[in-house]
Amino acid sequence: MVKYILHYFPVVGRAEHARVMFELAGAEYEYKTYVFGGEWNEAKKNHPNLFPLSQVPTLEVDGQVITQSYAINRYLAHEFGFYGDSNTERVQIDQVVETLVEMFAEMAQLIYMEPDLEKKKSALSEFAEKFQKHLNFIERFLKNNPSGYLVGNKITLADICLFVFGDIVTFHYPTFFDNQPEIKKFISRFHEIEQVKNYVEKKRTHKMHVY
Ligand SMILES: N[C@@H](CCC(=O)N[C@@H](CS)C(=O)NCC(=O)O)C(=O)O
Repeated sequence: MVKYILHYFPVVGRAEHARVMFELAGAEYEYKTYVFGGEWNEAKKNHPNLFPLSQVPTLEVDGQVITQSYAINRYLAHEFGFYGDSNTERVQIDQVVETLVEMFAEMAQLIYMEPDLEKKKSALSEFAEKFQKHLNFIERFLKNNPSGYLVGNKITLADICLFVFGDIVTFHYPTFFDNQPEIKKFISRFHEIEQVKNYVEKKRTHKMHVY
C-alpha cells in the first residue's frame, strides 16, 4: 500500500483538494499540520528536503516529496482516476482548473490575510464582481453538461477544484454565487456525496478560517 503523508496548516486551504481526493478514493493518508509561526518556522528550517520551497502543502508518496499544490492535485487526480478519460476531456478539465487557480490565488490573499471581517466582506464583493466572466465561464460547463458534473459523466479534478473553492468562498461570503445558480446547486450536491459529507462533518476538524 502506498504511504501518503500530506503536510499543511490546520486550515481549509491549498491542501483541501488532495484531502477530498483521498476521501473520494477511499485512500489512507496521514495529515500532518504545523502551527503557523514558531512550529512552522522550525519545521521549514529543520526539514529543507520536506519543504524545498519553504511552503506547504507538500505530499510525501512513499518518501518522495512533491511540492506545489496543483502538481499534487494533478498527480493524485491521475492516480485515482479523476483526470477524465480522453485528451478532449482533459483539456476541458484543465480550462476549468486554470480558471479556478487564478481565482484561488486572489481569494487566498483576501481570505487568509485580512483580519478585519468587514473589510474582508467588501473585498470579496469586489472580487466576485471582478471575476464574473470567470464564474460565468464555469457556469456554462454545468449548463451544457446534463450529467451534473463539469466534464464527462463522473467526478473529475475540475469538480473537486470547484467544490473546494466554492466551499471556502461561500463560507466567508454566502452570496458569492448569486449570479451562478448552477454552481450553487453543484456545491450543495457535492456536499451530499457520502464520502464528502462524512469527511466534512466528522473528519474535517481543521478550521475554515485563519481570522
Ligand atoms: N504555489 C504554491 C503556493 C504555496 C503557498 O503559498 N503556501 C502557503 C500556505 S497556503 C505557505 O506555505 N505559507 C507559509 C510560508 O510561506 O512560510 C502552491 O500552490 O502550493
